[in-house]
Amino acid sequence: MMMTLHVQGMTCGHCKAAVTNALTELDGVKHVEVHLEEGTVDVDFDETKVSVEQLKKAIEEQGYDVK
Ligand code: 9UX
Repeated sequence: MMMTLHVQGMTCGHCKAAVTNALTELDGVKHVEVHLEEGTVDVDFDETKVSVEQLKKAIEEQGYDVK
């Protein structure tokens, strides 16, 4: 399924890479698209393999707040 998460604090390309990599590493995550201008992260994932809570946790571990 596709989901858009609102993430606070991502401002540069390194933020984008950190969030993208952290999510892509999770089993079940198929595609990640970070939009810095909007402060959003689109995630395409298999909900039978990974939960939204796990996605949020992975982003928070990189130092960003998820709304
Ligand atoms: Mo760029 Mo993001 O210097 O926390 S890595 S702003």
